[in-house]
Amino acid sequence: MAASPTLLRTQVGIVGGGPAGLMLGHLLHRQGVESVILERRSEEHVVERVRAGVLEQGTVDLLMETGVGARLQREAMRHDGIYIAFEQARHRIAMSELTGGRAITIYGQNEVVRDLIDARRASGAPLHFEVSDLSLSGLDGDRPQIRFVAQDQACTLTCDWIAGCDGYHGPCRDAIPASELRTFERAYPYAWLGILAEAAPTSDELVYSLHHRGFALFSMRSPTITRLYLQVAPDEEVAQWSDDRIWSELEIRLSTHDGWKPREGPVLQKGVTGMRSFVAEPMRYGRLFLAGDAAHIVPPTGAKGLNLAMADVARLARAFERFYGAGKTDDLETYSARGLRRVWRAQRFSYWMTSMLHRHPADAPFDRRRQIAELDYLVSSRAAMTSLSENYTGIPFD
Ligand code: RFL
Ligand code: PHB
Repeated sequence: MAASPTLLRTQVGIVGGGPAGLMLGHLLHRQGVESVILERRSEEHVVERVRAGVLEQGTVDLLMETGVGARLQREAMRHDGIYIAFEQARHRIAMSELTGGRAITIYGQNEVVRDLIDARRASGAPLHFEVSDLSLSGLDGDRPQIRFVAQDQACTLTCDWIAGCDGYHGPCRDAIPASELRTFERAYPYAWLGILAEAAPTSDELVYSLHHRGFALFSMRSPTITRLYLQVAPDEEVAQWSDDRIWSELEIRLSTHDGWKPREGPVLQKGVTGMRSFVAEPMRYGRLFLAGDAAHIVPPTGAKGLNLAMADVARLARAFERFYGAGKTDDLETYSARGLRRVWRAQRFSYWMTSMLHRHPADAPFDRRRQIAELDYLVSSRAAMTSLSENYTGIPFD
């Protein structure tokens, strides 16, 4: 006979130990609310996964105000502007000047995750890696459960609430009956090939470039590490891209008439990422709340995914604080509607940035001229640059 499961109890069960799950656990701990975080992957995998790099002002403020910003303050790079390049000329958008001092900060998502894991460890609150066979039940009752296996032991975690912070491919969204969820989706006919290179950045701010061969992005992680992306076909295989081919394509797409180009260096990591927009509505079913990529995906051109995840969990943690502190469920009731407003604004912005800066296989010569006219207007109109800056640095968290 199979051994009976270990029975566990918590207030908030958190599925997923990515940025959303770890940050939610951190905020709840500070409020005196118990949580258990369950993550499918190993700690090394979660910490080493190279992903986002751009933090909005609201994300930085949240990390600093809640005591996990010490390393960020020492090591991160604040950027007051970005460059938009087309027809081999770079144009600076002075974001801080245009938004009354708002900026973005370059700090790798994996560094945020590392800082949050350290904080969780220091708190002594439960965080389990490498859990498997996770499933949810009782979402429409008042004691929902999470079943999972940890270190070969079957466990049942009974919760007051469950937070689905398990990313786009996780099981939480699928646990909601199809009749209760509406989804919206857009796939794009291209992908990004990204590399991390050991090379000192040659620009002190990001460069988003449209070239007739496709989009390219110059970014960075530190004074010695450059991060670069190229628009490629959606089914592109990394094996087709030798380091030499990548550098030569980056030089073609990024070089500008003033002689600027990226510096080459050993390639530390490379990968292809598909691009999509996705929204699930509502972000709640019964006692389950979805947060981060589990509820929405944006194409990376607007640098919004991680920041939306942080805005979700900040809002959710405050709603739990009100529930446990004052017995009120009003903020839990409005969690989804308030979040979706922000999500759709980010969708609009990411869609606009993406279509303005990528080559579309079906475009006619008319569309190409129109695209250049749009970029030309953007970099010559204070109103247009202000609009980009407001959205890129992020609207304040509510
Ligand atoms: P994550 O990071 O996907 O974490 C979900 C976690 O859930 C775990 N999980 C499970 N755990 C237990 N049981 C199961 N059955 C589970 N199934 C899944 C997973 O292992 C994982 O650890 O979602 P989260 O926390 O919502 O965070 C979202 C962000 O990771 C994502 O939005 C960003 O990385 C998007 N993104 C960017 N966002 C920005 O704000 N700025 C950027 O500059 C930026 N650049 C990017 C990006 C994403 C990229 N890729 C690779 C998609 C650049 C790229 C290339
Ligand atoms: C990154 O540095 O990884 C990065 C920067 C800007 C984006 C997306 C990714 O829009």
